[in-house]
Amino acid sequence: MSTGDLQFPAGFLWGVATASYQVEGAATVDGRGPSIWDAFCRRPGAVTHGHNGDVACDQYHRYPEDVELMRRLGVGAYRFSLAWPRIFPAGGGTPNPAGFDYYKRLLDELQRAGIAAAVTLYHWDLPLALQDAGGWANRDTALRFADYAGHCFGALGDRVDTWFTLNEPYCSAILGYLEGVHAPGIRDRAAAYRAVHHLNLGHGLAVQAYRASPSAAAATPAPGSGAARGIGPVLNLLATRPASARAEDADAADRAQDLQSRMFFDPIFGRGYPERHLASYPQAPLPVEPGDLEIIAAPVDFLGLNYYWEEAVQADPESPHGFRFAVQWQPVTDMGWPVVPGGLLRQLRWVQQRCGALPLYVTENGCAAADRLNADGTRCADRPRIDYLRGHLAACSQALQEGIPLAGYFLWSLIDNFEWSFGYTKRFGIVYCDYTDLRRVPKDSYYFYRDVIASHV
Ligand code: IFM
Repeated sequence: MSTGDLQFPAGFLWGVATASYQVEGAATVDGRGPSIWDAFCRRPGAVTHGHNGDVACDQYHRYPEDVELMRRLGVGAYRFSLAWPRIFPAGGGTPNPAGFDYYKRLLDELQRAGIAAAVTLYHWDLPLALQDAGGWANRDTALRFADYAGHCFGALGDRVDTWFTLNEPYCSAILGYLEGVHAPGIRDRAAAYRAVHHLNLGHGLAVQAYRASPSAAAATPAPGSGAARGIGPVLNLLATRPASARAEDADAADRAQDLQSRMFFDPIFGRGYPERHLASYPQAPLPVEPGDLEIIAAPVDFLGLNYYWEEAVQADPESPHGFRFAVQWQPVTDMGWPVVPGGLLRQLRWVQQRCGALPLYVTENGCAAADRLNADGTRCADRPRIDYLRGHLAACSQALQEGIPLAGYFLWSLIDNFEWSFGYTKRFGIVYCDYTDLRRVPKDSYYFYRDVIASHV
C-alpha cells in the first residue's frame, strides 16, 4: 500500500471525526436530556429498522479505548461534537456539571495521548425542549445557542484550541425542516428558511461569544499537533461541475449552488443572501433583523469543509429550478454517492477564490462501504475505502501544491456509527464496530491511513 506520491507539509493536521449522537450512546446517563434525534428515531418509519443512538458505539464509556486507537493511528487531532442536551438537558438554565465532566475526562485522555481536540458545538442534537418552542425556526434558539457556546468556552476553553460552531447547517435546516428526512422531521419551506437564518445567526453570535471569552483565548495548542487556535463553521457546500462545455450548463452548475452553498457561505463571508434564490421563494422570507448580517459575518479564523461527492449539473428548462443533476458514470459508495476526488480539488479552488488566505480544513471526507469482518472476526478488508481515501488525499496534495491554504484533513469517521436516517446500516469507519458486543476492529483502511500519516509527519 504505497503512499509515496502524496505530498503534505510538516505541520499538516491529520485527524479523524465523529459526532456526539452518532457515537456516544449513554442517552439517559448522568442527566443528559432528550434531543430531537431521540424523538425522531422513535417516529415510526423515520430511521431504518427503527435504530436509535441510545447505545451507539458507547464512546461515553469506551472513550479510553477509542483514544488509544487514535494514538496508535498517529492523528494530531480528534474532531468530535458536544451534546448540547448533556450540558443543558432542557436547552438552557443552569449547566449540568456531569455533562461538562464527561467532556473534561475525554479531553484529558486526549491530552495524555498528545491529541488535540477540534470541538464542534452543534452537530444536530438539539435539546428537545427547544424544539418544543419551535427549534431553529424560532429566533430564540440562536440566542440559546450563543449562551450554551459561551458556557462551553468557559468550562472547556483551557483544554480546546479549535472550535467549530455548526456542522452542516444546510442539513439542519433543509433536511430537518424542508425535506423532513432528519430531525425534527418538518416539511415547511417557510420554517426551513427561518431555520437557515437562525442557524447563521447562532453561528455569528457564537463567534462573538468566543471573542469575548478569556479562557478560550488562553488555550495552549497541544505541542506539535498543528491544531489552529480559533473558531469557524463547518459547511457542506454543494460541489458542482457543468455536465458539458455548454454555457447553459456552466450557468446551471453555478445556480445549483444557491440553496446548499450560498445561503450559508455568502452571509458568513459578508456577501449577504443570494437574492436570485430568495426571489424564487417569496412565500419563505428570511426573518433578517437590523444588524443580523453584521453578526453573521463576524470574522472567523478558518473554514471547515465536508466533502463527499460532486454533482454534474445540466440546464433543464422543464425542471422547476431550470437545472437537474446528470447521471454520472463513476463508481458509487454504499450511500450511492459517486466517487469524484477531483470535485474536492475544484471545491477547494472555489473557496480559495472567495476566501483568499483563510486557512481551510477538510473537516469530513470518507465513504460508506458494505464492510464485513473475516471469518475469525479479526480483520476487515475494505479496499474500496482505501481507494476512495487515496484519491481524495491526492486531491488535497494537489491543492497544497497549487498554494491553497489547506491546513488539515479529518477523515470521517474514526469508527462505524449511527448514520442518521440510515441507522447502523451504513459503515463509514476505519474501525469496524461490531454492534453485537461493541468490539472495535481496525479495518485495513486504518492501517493505510496510519501509514499515510507516518510518512508525512
Ligand atoms: O455521518 C454524517 C455526518 O454526521 C455529517 N456529514 C456527513 C456524514 C456522512 O453522511
